[in-house]
Amino acid sequence: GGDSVVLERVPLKVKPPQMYQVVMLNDDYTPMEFVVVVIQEFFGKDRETATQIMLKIHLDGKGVCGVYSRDVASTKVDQVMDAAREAGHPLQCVSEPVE
Ligand code: NFA
Repeated sequence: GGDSVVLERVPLKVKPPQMYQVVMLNDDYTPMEFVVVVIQEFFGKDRETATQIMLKIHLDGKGVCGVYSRDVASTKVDQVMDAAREAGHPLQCVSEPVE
């Protein structure tokens, strides 16, 4: 560089991305077994964990199936809603930013 020119390295400030919970909602019609299989298939849980999450949703009205980046959470929601629609079940799920 030219005389008296100093190039300083400015620290690049990065922050972790906002994370999103995929929340599944209870209803009166979707079979428990369907919910357990969906949680295993799309959220990578073993059968025991999936059953615990399903029962939590059944008893509390809703429950968190996983926490992901915005795009991945949105894809999980689409996958669950598509599978439920195809099977003729009213199962609903949504993604929401983690506090
Ligand atoms: N409440 C549903 C039933 O009794 C089971 C269910 C659990 C549905 C979790 C949706 C989510 N068949």
